[in-house]
Amino acid sequence: MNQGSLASFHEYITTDKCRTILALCGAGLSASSGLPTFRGSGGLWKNYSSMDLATPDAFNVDPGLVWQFYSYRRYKAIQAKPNNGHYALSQLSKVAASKGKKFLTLTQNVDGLSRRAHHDPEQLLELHGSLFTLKCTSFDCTYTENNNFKHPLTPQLQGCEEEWINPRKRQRRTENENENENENEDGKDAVISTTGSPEFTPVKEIPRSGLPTCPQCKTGLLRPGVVWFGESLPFKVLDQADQFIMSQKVDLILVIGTSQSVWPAAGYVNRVKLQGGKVAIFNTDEEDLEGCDGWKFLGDAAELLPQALKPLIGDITEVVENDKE
Ligand code: BV8
Repeated sequence: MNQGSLASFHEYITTDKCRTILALCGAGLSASSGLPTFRGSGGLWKNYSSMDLATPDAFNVDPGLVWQFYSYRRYKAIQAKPNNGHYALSQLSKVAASKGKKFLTLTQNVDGLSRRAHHDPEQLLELHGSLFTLKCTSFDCTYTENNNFKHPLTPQLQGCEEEWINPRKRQRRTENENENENENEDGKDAVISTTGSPEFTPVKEIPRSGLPTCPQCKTGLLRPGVVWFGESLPFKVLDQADQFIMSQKVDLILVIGTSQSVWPAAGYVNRVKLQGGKVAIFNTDEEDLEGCDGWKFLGDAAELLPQALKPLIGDITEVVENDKE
């Protein structure tokens, strides 16, 4: 981390010129918790583009396919653990007021890891919903259930845990594209398709009766409580974010692990800049640091955030230790 910029960042966040801080988080924040981003190979599930599956149309056409996709992501998110990036923001939400600061985290992530890092829920807005919220899809039923971590949600959704028939082969394949070993960890022949590429676990034909059904109206299909492309963000969440941005000048926005490619979430950065607020970007990709006239922190958010926020949150290793789930 460039010490010069770290020192000037520390200098700024410890002054009362920086009273109001907003954080905008993306998939990169959860990357070192082992969850795929939407970029690159992470943007694919089996051969499907995640963004194509994250649409109302895809769910209407094939709810079984879309539920297998979300069952897989729920499973991965349940297996994952919050990382030091989540804990650093969580700690800031706990100490901000005592430091005379106002703080709010806007996360685009639906993995629930910020909540599991005990981020103060009053200072956390899940812009795109959560994998662990379920909603009824029938027109006249308003059933919604939060914090549902049951896996699998139905017997037919068992077996969606792995994307590949032989995940380790994929791992090795990505590491050494040219390697053509055909033995897996327990010595049995690896499942290599005739094309030589590792094979996906098959997508099952799941009848509607085998999918999560509403316990209230007994007929409606349940859907994941996430915001799909083409759908509006929850008005309540949009209002709370607007409240925060309009009730006082935001002095600093932390832009963490996001490609700033999805709207309206990406728009918050410019709104803060228009208020004269400063920007600090945390990203592993030089390209996504470009155009930033503030602080550019190149690297893993899980490593950078604890260091960058240290003057306010102290050393979080102890917090993390005590919080081992
Ligand atoms: C809407 C939930 C209207 C589902 C998600 C204006 C211009 C252009 C297009 C639009 C526009 N306005 C609206 C649109 C359309 C669309 C949109 O933005 N399309 C994009 C693709 C161009 N927006 C919408 O459809 C929105 N709805 O506009 O509704 C409306 C209004 C009223 C009434 C009716 C309708 C809804 C958008 C929300 C969609 N849902 N998620 C699910 O997850 O399944 S979006 C989803 O993708 C994520 O939540 C996230 O927002 C986005 C992925 O972006 P990132 O999180 O940034 O992840 P990405 O992989 O791209 O990048 C990762 C970054 O991390 C990279 O920079 C990488 O370098 C970095 N990184 C990696 N590792 C690390 C790291 N950084 C630090 N440390 C590391 N270790």
